[in-house]
Amino acid sequence: MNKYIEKVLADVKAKNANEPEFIQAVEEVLTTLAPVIEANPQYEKAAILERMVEPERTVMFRVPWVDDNGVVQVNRGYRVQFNSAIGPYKGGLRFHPTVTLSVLKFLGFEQTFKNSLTTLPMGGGKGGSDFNPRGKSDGEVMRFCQSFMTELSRHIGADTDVPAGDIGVGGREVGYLFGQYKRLRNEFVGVLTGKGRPFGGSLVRPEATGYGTVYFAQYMLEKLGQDIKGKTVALSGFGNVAWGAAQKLVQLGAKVVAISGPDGYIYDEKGMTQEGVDYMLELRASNNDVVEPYAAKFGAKFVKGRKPWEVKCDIAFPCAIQNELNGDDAKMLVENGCMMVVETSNMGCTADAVNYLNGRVAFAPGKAANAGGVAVSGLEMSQNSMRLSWSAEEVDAKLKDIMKSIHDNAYDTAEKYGMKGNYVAGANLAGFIKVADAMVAQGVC
Ligand code: 2IT
Repeated sequence: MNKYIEKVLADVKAKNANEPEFIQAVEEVLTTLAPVIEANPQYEKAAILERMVEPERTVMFRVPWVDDNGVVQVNRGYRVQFNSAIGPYKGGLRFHPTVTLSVLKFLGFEQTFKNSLTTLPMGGGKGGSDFNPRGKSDGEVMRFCQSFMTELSRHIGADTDVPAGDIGVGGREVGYLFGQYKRLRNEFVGVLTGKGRPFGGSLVRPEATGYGTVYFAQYMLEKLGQDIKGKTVALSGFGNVAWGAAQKLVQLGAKVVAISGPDGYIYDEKGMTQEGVDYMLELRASNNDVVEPYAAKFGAKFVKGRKPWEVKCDIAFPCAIQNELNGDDAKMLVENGCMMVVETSNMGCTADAVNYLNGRVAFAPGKAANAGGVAVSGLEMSQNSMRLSWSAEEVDAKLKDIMKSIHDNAYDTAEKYGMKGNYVAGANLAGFIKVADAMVAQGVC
């Protein structure tokens, strides 16, 4: 490995020893950067890597709220403002019991490169809380969001930091967060994306991550002279991202045979229909975090407590959460004839899985494949600034163009550095160069 990269990586491991997800994300990026680091000595001279692995700012705060029984609850809130070299911090808020500083630092780090790839002027950030919205009443979620925003509002702004949703944060939560921000600041501005349509939300934002990942897969298939129509697909998850992907896959004539939840997975041998896709929304709204009811309703099989990577499929789209697909899962997929894995969750594959899959099958890293969500967030910011809104067709066409740019940029960059077909390296290198050049130009800051 390159000496400079080796040194920075060792320092990151020593300094953040209790942050395994963050170390995993940094290692995955840094170990692919040698060709640009060697060709551009100005990066080492300006300590670009040392600066890139340190968030510009991290805020951690207490979130007190009162539950429906009148009991005071306390959660921990965070915002990691990772990198603002190319635009205001931008990235989602995750409300999930697994949220830690390590998880949000990995997500903020990834977001910086992802946002760079979108072609839009957005820096990287991420935030959230260990609050679990599952099983909470609307009133509890609202009071939590109001308390969370009471502190967060001091640190964000339409030109400073623009949060959005992520796991556990959807339209309902963004609505409550926006309402509280507006009330505290007496400002109606585009400080959050993923808003409801009547108050500045963009059409196609809810579908964007899922649609984008399928468009990305289409561009990859095009390079291989293949079509998505007729391909058998296994998805994990049943939330917003899996729903958008399923919807687009069904529209394009792919056969979606699996979705999953924390309780297990559904195997629908005939392939999902539009009714099945619509039913995913009902499952999500039920607030129970289970997919099992899908089986009885659509005559499919429910496999309790297992992951969907054991089904026979051509393409797998992990759409749930980090490290949901490990080395053993990867081997099983390949043994069963899988030819493409499109990582749709952020760092959905463990390092083992990425190393095994990349090269054996066509492999798309999350920071490229799932960038459609934040890209349409960027388009929501543009519409808010112009005080205009675009039609669904316009937004969808822009999303498709952006996914094509991301695909081509990752593909061409990999080829330029002698790693044709390696989308992991291509996406990291392309995402990195833009941010690094902006940092060099802005001096030591
Ligand atoms: O991981 C992601 O890119 C998101 N959760 C979307 C972030 C955003 O600002 O739309």
